[in-house]
Amino acid sequence: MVLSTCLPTSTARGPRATVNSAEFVRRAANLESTTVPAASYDAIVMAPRVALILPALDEEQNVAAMLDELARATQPDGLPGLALAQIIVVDNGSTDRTAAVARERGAQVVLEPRRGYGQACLAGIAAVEPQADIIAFMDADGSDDPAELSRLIAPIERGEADLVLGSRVLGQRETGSLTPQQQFGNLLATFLMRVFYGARFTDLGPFRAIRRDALDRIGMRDTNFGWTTEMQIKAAQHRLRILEIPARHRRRRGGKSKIAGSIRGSLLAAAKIIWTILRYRLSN
Ligand SMILES: Nc1nc2c(ncn2[C@@H]2O[C@H](COP(=O)(O)OP(=O)(O)OP(=O)(O)O)[C@@H](O)[C@H]2O)c(=O)[nH]1
Ligand SMILES: [Mg+2]
Repeated sequence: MVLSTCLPTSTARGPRATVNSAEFVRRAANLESTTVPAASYDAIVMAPRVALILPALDEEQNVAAMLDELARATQPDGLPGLALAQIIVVDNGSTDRTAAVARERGAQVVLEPRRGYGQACLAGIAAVEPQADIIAFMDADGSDDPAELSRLIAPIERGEADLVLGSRVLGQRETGSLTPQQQFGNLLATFLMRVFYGARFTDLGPFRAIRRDALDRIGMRDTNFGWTTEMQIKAAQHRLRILEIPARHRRRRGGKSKIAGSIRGSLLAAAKIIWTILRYRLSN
C-alpha cells in the first residue's frame, strides 16, 4: 500500500486520523520508505460510526424481536452503550411482512429483489452512508446475539483489528443451532483455507464487523453462499488484521430455514464455499 492511502482523511464528522500524527509527520517528511505493510490501519480516534446490515428473507417472525433486542443492547443506558449510525434491513424479495415490520421498528429498509445472501449484503453496503467507519453484519433470524455486537466492534475501534469474526465454533451454542453438516462443512472449509491461504479460521459465520476502508479495498463480489468465505480469503490475501472471537449462537427463533435446515440449501452452500476457496487459489 502506498503512503497516500494512509494519509488522514476528512469525514462529515470532521477530521479523522487514520495514522497517528507523529507517524504521519515522519512519513510526510520522507524520513522513511513510502511503502508501508499491506494493512496498516490505526485506531479510529473518534467514536466510530457503525452501520449494521441485516440480510432478511421472509423473517417476519424474527425481525421485530431481533430489532427490539438490538435496541436494548445499543441504547446508551443498555449494556454496552454502542451507538449505531445505521441499521439496515435488506429485504431480499420477501413475500411476508419483513419490510413493514422492520420499518415499524425504525430500521432503514433496502429492497433487493435479486435473491442471494451476498446480493443482499452488497445492496446493504451500497446504502451505507459515506462517513461510516465500520460495517457490521448479522443475520435477521435471531441466531446472533445483538448484545455481543459491541465486543465485535471494540477491537476495530481500538485499532487492533480490521476484521473481527464472531466464531460460533468457539462460542456457546444452543443445542441444534449448528447442524452436524454445518460443523463438518466448517471443519473442511477452514482446513482448506489453512492449506491454500495459510489462514487459520474456525468458522465461516455471518456475524462480523469490518473497517469500511478495508471492505472497500477487498472489493466483495459474491452474490450468494460464498460471501463469508470470499471476505475471509480476501482479508487474508490483503493481510488485514483478522481476529476471531467467540460468539454465542442460537437456533433461529421462528420462520423457515433457507440454508442449513434444508438438504438443497446445505448442498448448494457447500458446493459454493468449496468452489470459492478453489477459485481464488486458481486465479492467483
Ligand atoms: N438463504 C438466503 N438467505 C437470505 C437471503 N437473503 C437474505 N437472507 C438471510 O440470510 C440469513 C441466513 O439464512 P438462514 O436461512 O438463517 O440460513 P442458516 O443460518 O444457514 O440456517 P438456519 O438459521 O438454521 O435456518 C437469514 O437472516 C436470511 O433471512 C437469500 O437470498 N437466501
Ligand atoms: Mg440462520
